[in-house]
Amino acid sequence: MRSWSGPDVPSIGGRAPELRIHDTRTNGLVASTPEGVARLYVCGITPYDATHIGHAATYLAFDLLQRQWLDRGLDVDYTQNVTDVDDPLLERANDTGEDWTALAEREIQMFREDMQALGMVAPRHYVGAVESIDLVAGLVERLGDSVYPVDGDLYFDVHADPDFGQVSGLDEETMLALFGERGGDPDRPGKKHPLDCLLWQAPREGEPSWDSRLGPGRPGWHIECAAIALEHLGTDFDVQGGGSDLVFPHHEMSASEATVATGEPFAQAFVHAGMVALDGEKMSKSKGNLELVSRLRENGHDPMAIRLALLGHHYRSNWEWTAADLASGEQRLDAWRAAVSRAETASGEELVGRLREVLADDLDAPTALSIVDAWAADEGTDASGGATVKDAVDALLGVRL
Ligand code: 5CA
Ligand code: ZN
Repeated sequence: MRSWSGPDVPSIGGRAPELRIHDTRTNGLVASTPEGVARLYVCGITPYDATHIGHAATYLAFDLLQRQWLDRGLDVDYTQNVTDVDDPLLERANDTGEDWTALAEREIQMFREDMQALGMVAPRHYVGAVESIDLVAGLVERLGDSVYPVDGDLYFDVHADPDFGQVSGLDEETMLALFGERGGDPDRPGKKHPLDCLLWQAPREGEPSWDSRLGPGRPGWHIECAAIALEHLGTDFDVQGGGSDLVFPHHEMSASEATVATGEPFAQAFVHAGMVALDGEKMSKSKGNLELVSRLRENGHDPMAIRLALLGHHYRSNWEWTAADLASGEQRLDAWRAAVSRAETASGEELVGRLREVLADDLDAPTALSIVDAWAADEGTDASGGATVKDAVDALLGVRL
């Protein structure tokens, strides 16, 4: 298991109101009411290229969620995977002639550095697909009759789950289109249903494979996340998270596989961040329209300004990254730093309560920023306001002033 060390999150007096968060499955706000421990799974990167602003925005959404739980005094059990073997990674390594494991290791290391710089609380369990081969094989065995072979590969009969389709709520035509676009194989001959998904892939010429109870091969994508989440968090955990491009098929399939294997719900809420675009299209490694976190850092931009630029957009909105985002992040960082270091400011107590209120309402960071802006612009006579706000902004928004 790999992880990294995250920032210390200061605890501030009092605690946040109960969090309400948008759940894709029910398409509404749900109360998040874990007791003692909150269990969070967030889908991690496929490490074949560097972390871009879109990835960072998605991980930031779940970092804010985690900070809400921490502020309520909960222990957060946070698991994130890394898809350290998959087609896009092998294809990229093949194209560039680099060893695929070296490519993955380098990109994983850079991802951790970017996350650390951006002040993201580290996952407790950071788990790769390769180290989880036995878990995947064990879970496939538990799927029993819902597994069938196609030319040596193993497939999951998605209709073994009577609730299949409930996470995304999509009609079959849309599912088929998205399945084809996002790594699925609706047209493969020999499947019982076009939406049935790959669980285990038999060895192919020139590709890595591992021995397992299922025979040699490598795991499919959706079962990877189902296996890692069940092992580290158990069933019915609090939040399954990722970007909205994972709603279907990825989160639908993982949830069905886990439910059929265990007889229990996979997660209580499915939370999705919007997509960040660049030049009019979704920012993506495969298209190459990228603004990389590492490049911005190399060019001398303060990671806290990058974080503030991202916080300016609600996590559920789809938006386009422009230079103006970074400029406003930098301006804000300067204004806030100047304000917290003033000898006297407006009182910080009221601000803390209001920040908590808006963040507990589906993580409304843009409103939180305007609350701090107004405080920073206010004259006042409070000698401890600066210190109070500095800690609150650190704890709740992860911005170190
Ligand atoms: N390894 C899988 C998940 S198990 C994967 O999707 N990897 S990824 O590297 O493609 O994406 C990592 C995370 O970033 C996912 O949660 C994905 O939804 C999110 N993401 C990817 N592109 C964007 C984007 N343009 N805007 C916002 N989030 C994005
Ligand atoms: Zn995943």
